[in-house]
Amino acid sequence: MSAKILTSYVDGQFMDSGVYFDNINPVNGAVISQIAEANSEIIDVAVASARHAQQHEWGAMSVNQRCALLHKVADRMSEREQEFIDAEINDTGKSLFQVETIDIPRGTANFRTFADMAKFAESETFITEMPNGDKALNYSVNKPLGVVAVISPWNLPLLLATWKIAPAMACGNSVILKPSEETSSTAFLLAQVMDEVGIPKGAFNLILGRGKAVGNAITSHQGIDAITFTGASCTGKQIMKSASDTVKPVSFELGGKNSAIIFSDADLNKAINGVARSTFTNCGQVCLCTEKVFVHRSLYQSFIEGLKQQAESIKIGYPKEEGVFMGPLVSKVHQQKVLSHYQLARDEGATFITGGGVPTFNDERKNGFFIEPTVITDLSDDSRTNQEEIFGPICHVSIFDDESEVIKRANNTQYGLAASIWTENLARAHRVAPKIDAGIVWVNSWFLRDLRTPFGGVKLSGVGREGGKHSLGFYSEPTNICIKIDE
Ligand code: NAD
Ligand code: 6OD
Repeated sequence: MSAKILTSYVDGQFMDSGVYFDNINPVNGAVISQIAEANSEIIDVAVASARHAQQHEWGAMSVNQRCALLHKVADRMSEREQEFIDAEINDTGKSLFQVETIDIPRGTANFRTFADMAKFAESETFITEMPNGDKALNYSVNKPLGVVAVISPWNLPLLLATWKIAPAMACGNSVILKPSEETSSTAFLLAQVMDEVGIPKGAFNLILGRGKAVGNAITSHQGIDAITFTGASCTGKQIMKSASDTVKPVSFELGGKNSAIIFSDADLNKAINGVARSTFTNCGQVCLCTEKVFVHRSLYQSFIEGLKQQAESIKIGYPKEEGVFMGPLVSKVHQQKVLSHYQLARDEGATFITGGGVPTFNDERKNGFFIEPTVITDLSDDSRTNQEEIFGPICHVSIFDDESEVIKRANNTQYGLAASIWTENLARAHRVAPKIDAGIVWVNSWFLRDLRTPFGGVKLSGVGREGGKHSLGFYSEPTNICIKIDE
C-alpha cells in the first residue's frame, strides 16, 4: 500500500508538487506519510490568493462574521479531535496524556479565545484640549497587517501554530502557515477543517516543506507583510536578516535556558514534583522546560534524592500505553543532538545522578528515538552544558546559599524565556520574581497558562510579546484619526 501524501493547501485547493520527502514515526523510525514539498510557484499562488482574500472576502467581513467562522473552526476541530490526537502522536511520539490534555485542547482554545478577544476589543479615544480652548477627538482604528507568514516548530505543533493563526485571522489578516517539516499532519488536518467550515479561499494557506528552502522562500517573499515565528534562536537570526530587506514587522518566540529556584522555605515535595514535570514533560522539548535547577543548600540532598526517584519512575514507551509519560524525541537528528549534549556534559566533568543514555527495547522501538530522563550535577554555571539550550529531558542541579547570589546566577544566560520559583514565602516570591530576566516567572507552578497574559522572551529568547491584547496589537496596525471640534 502506498503511503499517504500530505500536500499544501493554497487558494482553497490542496496542491501536490510531485516532490516528496518522508514523514517518520519517531517511535519506530517507520515512514508514516509522504510530504509534498511546495515549490516557488505554489508559494506565489498562496501569497497572491492570501492578498486577494485579505482585500476582499476575508478582510471585508465584519468582525462578528469572521469570529463566528473561527468558532466554527474550533467546533469542527473538536468533532475531529480523535484524528488530531492520532496525527499529533504519530508525528511526535508524545504521550496520549499530553496530547489529550495540552496540545489538542489548546488548539481549539486558541481559536475560541482570540475570536472572542477580537470581537470585544476596545480601541483608544482621547479628547484633546488645546491652549486656545479648541478641542479634538482622537481615536484609533485597528487595521490588519495584510498577509502574515506563520512559521512554527515541531515541539507543540498544533498548539503553537494556532496560537498565531487564530489572532492573526481574528484581526482580519490572511495567513500562510509553514509548519515544521517534522510535524505537518495536524496542520494538514487544520487545512481540511478550514475548507470544511467555509473559510474563504486564500484566507488560510498551508505551505509544506523544509525550513531552509521553503521557509526562507516565504520569509523573504516581497508579498508577505509580517512574519511571526516560533523556533530556534539561530533560525530567528536568519529570518530577521531576510525580513530586513522589506522591513517587515516580526514577532519571535525563540529558545530558552530556563531556571528553577528552590528556596529553603519551599514545600519540598511540591518542588520535586514540579521540577520533574518542568524538566521531563514532552521529553524536555518545551521551550519553557527547566534545564538549570538551583537548590538551597539546606534542601539539596533531599531534593536530589527525590528528583532521582521521580526520574527513575517515569514510564517510557508507546505513547498510548497506560501510564506512559515519555515517548521518544521527535527525530533521529534531535536524538543525536541531545545525546551529544549528554556526552559534552560528561566531557565537562558532570556527575550523572541518573540517566545519560538510551533505554533498551527488544522490539521495533529499538529503531525509535528514545532517550533517558537525566539529572546531572557538578558543572560550573559557565560550562557549555549550563549555557546552551539542550531541548531534552535533562537538568543540572546546583547548590546556592543566598537570594542575591541565586538571582545573579539564574540571570547568567543569553536567554530569557521562563523561570520558576519554589517558595512558601509570599514576600520572597514578589521580591525575587521581577528580578529574573525572563518573559514569564512562575511561582510554585510551571506552564500554567492564561491566554490573556503577555507571552514572550528577552535577550536570545525573542522579540515582542503575544497573548491577549499583545497578539491583537502585533497582528494589527492602528491608524489615529484626529477630528478637530470647532467651537
Ligand atoms: P527551528 O528553528 O529549526 O524550526 C522552526 C521552523 O522554522 C520550522 O518550521 C522550520 O522549517 C523553519 N525554518 C528553519 N529554517 C528556516 C529559515 N532559514 N527560514 C525560514 N524558516 C525556517 O526550530 P525547531 O527545531 O522546530 O524547534 C525547536 C526550537 O524552538 C527550540 O530552540 C525551542 O526553544 C524553540 N521554541 C520556542 C518557543 C517559544 O515560545 N519561545 C516555543 C517552541 C519552541
Ligand atoms: O502556551 C503558549 O501559549 C506557548 N506559546 C507555549 C510555548 C511553548 C514552547 O515550547
